[in-house]
Amino acid sequence: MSTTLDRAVEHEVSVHQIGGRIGARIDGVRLGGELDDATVATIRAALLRHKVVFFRDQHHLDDAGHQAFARRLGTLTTAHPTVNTGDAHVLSLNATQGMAANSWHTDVTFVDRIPAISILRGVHIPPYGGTTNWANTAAAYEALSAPLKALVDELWAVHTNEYDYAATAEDPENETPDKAALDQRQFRSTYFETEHPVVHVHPETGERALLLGHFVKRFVGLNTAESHAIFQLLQNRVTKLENTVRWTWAPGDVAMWDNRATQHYAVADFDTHRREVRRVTLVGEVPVAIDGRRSRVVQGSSEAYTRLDELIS
Ligand SMILES: O=C(O)CCC(=O)C(=O)O
Ligand SMILES: [Fe+2]
Repeated sequence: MSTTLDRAVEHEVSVHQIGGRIGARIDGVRLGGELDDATVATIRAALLRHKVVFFRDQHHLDDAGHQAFARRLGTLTTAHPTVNTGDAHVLSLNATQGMAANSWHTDVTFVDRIPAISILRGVHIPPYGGTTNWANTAAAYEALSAPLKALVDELWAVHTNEYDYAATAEDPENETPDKAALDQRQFRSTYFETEHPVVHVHPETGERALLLGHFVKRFVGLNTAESHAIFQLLQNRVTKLENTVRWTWAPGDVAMWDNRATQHYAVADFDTHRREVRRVTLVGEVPVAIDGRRSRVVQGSSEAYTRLDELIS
């Protein structure tokens, strides 16, 4: 006999860890703006602990519901500081426009107020490939030896949106010209440059985490060769497979990550199939170094992107 209590238990939110250092699937939630406070608190706690959380079967979710859910967790940024895919707050990442995300990065680190949380909804999922990987940048810092921690604790990095898509392309000569042109022209239409500490203190958990990824241009006080060597060393630690989780998308999936404690990489291995994911990001704070210093804008204002007007009102 099914009682009211049984039905309540059936719909109880449950968190299932899926990796040793990162990743959990959350079951029993129908995402949207109507979620109760307790469920929102459970989701937020799981996110802070596991860094990326996944929800299956959210087929009901459209752009409006996606944004309504996001607003339960914070203030929305605009879709992107430079790229406009047609919606004020939703960024469409469509495979027909190229796969700019197949390189390890943290979202939008070329501005000072980097997004706190990104929420990604699978819309068109290819029949194979197109997985996304996430890495835990707090665990990567924690795993560093004392001499390496001493090196990074005082290191600062220059991040810019002059990211070179061809730098890691398998065949840069044969990139489809129109997709490269569209992406790069829009992406770089306004130049942003910000100095961030390589180790920042997470504003909610107090954890120390590495803040790097593909928007890093160089390290302050190091030359290009030294910057390259140290960057590779640190990125290798962040992306060590034990430090990552890989998600195979199904229609209706939603992934949500703590952009202050992760990097991610979308794998471009789905041939010419269509793949579209749509992203909403939440406003974050200016990163703070171990010694309390805050990230410094060199060029470009993120005020319009982070909609400080919404925060004030
Ligand atoms: O396409 C994906 O799976 C992730 C793309 C990405 O980097 C992002 O949404 O921030
Ligand atoms: Fe991204």
